[in-house]
Amino acid sequence: MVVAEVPKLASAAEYFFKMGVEGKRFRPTVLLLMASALKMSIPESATDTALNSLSKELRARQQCIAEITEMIHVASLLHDDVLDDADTRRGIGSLNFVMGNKLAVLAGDFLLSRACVALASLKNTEVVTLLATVVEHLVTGETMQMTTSSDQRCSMDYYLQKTYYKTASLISNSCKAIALLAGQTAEVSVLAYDYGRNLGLAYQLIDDVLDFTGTCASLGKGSLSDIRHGIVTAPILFAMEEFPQLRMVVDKGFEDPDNVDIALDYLGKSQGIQRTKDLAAEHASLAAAAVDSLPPTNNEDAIISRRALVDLTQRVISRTK
Ligand code: GRG
Repeated sequence: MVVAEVPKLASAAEYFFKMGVEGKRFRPTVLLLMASALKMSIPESATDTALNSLSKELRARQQCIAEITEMIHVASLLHDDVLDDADTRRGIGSLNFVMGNKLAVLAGDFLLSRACVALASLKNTEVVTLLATVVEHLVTGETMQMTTSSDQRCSMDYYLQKTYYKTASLISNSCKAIALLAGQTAEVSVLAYDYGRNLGLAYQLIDDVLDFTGTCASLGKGSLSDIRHGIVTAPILFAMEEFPQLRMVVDKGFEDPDNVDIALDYLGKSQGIQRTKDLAAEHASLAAAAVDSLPPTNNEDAIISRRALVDLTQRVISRTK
């Protein structure tokens, strides 16, 4: 799906799909597990062959959603790196750094257009609407992050809304698409959505902790990339509740490295990191509860996949990279 006609565009679009730099492929993994988790008990009367070919066809369509989701994700990474003028991604040079901004933007556009074609081929307008809305959310979230007033930068509600748009919308709506393709009820589709939403939020909250701590528990060991770019995340917002004087530091901006150090000092004295981890754990529990609320099944694949989805909620909050 990502192979282009023109060689330059082909190498740009394939860049992050090459072996070794394909990333964790977290989203497609979750989506294929969700697809299996929704397999329901087999009615005794159904003939084996008819059922097998139907379930193979469904699996292929759900796999297509997993592929589309990863293509949208990679397209957003390519554009994000242009906006941030990043020089590395996934441990290698970012595409904008290696091939320039123009090709990186075009490669992102190309991936998005191929994702659209694949989406149209599924001939399900509700699913098309869901994923088109996700792209709108990614753009909205990025714009919200880029253009904040002082009050918005210091608001937990604004941060959580932006986090939903930038990180959780893609996985939650794709989980819902997986359920809709399987012909599940509105209730089950909402549970799939709730799982993705809460997993996505937990994932980003921990990402925001790791930006400060890296693999260690101590502050300043992470890349500090967010704060250095002036992006205020949950740990600082919680710290600000305990130390309102931190607001003045945030308002000054973080171009001056001394200001970063002052903010880190306040953060160290506060419960900011712990409260962010606690909030992530709450969302992880809500994600697990959504899976546990799915209708009972005796399908072996579904039982194993539900266990894996619940296990992932714990991995997301205990990860150190
Ligand atoms: C072109 C669709 C499109 C959007 C343009 C730039 C932009 C608008 C949105 C930015 C969206 C963005 C980069 C959100 C961050 C999401 C995130 C948590 C990225 C890290 O994902 P991982 O950890 O990375 O799954 P790997 O490398 O494993 O895939």
